[in-house]
Amino acid sequence: MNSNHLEDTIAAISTPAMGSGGISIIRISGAKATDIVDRIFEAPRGDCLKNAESHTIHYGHIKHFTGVSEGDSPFVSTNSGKYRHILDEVLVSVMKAPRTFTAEDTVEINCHGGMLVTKKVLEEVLKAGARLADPGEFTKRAFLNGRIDLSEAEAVIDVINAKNEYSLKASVDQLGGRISGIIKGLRDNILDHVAFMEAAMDDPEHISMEGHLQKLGYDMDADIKVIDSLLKTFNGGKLLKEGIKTVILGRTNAGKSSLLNLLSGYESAIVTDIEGTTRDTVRENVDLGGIILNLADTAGIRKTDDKVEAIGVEKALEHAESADLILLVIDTTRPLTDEDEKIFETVKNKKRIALLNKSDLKAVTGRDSIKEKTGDIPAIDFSARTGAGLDDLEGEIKKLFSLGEIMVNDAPVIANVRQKDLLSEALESLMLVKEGLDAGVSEDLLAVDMMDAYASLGFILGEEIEDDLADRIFEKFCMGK
Ligand SMILES: Nc1nc2c(ncn2[C@@H]2O[C@H](COP(=O)(O)OP(=O)(O)OP(=O)(O)O)[C@@H](O)[C@H]2O)c(=O)[nH]1
Ligand SMILES: [Mg+2]
Repeated sequence: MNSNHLEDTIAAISTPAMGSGGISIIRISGAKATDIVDRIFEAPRGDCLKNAESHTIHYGHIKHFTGVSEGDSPFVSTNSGKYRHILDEVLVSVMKAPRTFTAEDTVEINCHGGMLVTKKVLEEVLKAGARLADPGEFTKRAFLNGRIDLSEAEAVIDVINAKNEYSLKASVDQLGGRISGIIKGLRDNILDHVAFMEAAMDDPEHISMEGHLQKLGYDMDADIKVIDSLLKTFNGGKLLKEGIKTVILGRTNAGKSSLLNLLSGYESAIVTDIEGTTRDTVRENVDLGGIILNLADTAGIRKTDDKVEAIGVEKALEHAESADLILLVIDTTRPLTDEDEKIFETVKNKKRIALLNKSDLKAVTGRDSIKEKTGDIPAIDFSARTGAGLDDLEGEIKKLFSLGEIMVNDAPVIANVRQKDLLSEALESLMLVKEGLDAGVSEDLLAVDMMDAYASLGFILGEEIEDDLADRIFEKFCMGK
């Protein structure tokens, strides 16, 4: 990536690159943004973008220079006597530095949403002097120009990639600087202490360390607590972001496919009263109260001579092995069998929830006899036909994965591995400070660990960050952002 070519004016299509929509936006950023667009834009009132007020919108046309006459309308003669072909009717927004996303002059061309016309407008912008932006380069400029810090830049990627409401909220929070604010607070605190200790070591006659180490101990405890609770949100945040790998397991005819259909809201899998209906794995990603479940419906477990079904059963057990969560569907209108017990045994080390299905019918097998075999796991009276028990299922999943707290609580969440690793490093350094304090080591040694923590926290914000690391982060962006 041309990380240091800040003097170039860059351009890209900022709206999705696939399909067509009402409008597409081509974004141009850099010192020459208005000059470049002035070359290809013509407004009926003769607006000149270079002289336009910041944050104004201009109606007009993007022209394609052809050099030869290609007929009458929609060609218009220009001063040079050549002909220019109207490419599209557009609205152009002019935003001047520094109050823009990149902190540079930015022009956005809103053209019609077809891919062909959008690409042609972009081509004209490039011919007029802009360079095609690398993926993420606009956000990178916002970072390099000091408009946002690195954790906020990462939040931009997360907002774009957010697949559920929770991860969107977490990223928007981060974008708004909540995590940055906390990190800056921790760094300020550490730096204050180090600065004081350095000053006291330099000038012991005038600056007394009296009582300072005790205060340092209190503050380190408080900082450790803050980092620790941020770290705790990571696992939950990751699950909420990526979804919980969930396998539906049970005997034939228990109602597994009915459960998949209930959760996904449509007839995704075939449901019949014939045992062995599902053979291959059927997958759906569903949203249960803001939690994404990456569901797999599997073949019912039973001994079978049918070759295809037997492979399905094998696969079901394989999927179960790598799952985060097993939903055990149990048909309460039939007695438990050895097959049920075999299933319970296979997944006994997994996080699992028993769904006592067909609760709308008369039960033959009661909760107690099921619990006797499954052990003490959450068991919910359920009906895949009526949807009874869905709220309980949501509640049990939140409990099992400790999601309730981070979903309800408005606490900021870390959902990014890089930030988590750096926070862990900072935590380790601060623990060393605490140990050092207890062991009575000298202030200059304490300051070394404190500055390590300060640096790790700084990396989260992108301070002192090496170029290649920044490049790696921005490469994850899509074009035009
Ligand atoms: N009354 C009632 N019937 C249900 C319920 N859940 C499933 N059924 C019925 O039970 C039968 C089997 O349902 P499926 O969802 O196909 O069962 P399965 O576990 O996927 O079965 P296999 O794919 O054969 O392993 C169908 O006739 C469903 O309509 C329920 O909660 N209540
Ligand atoms: Mg099925």
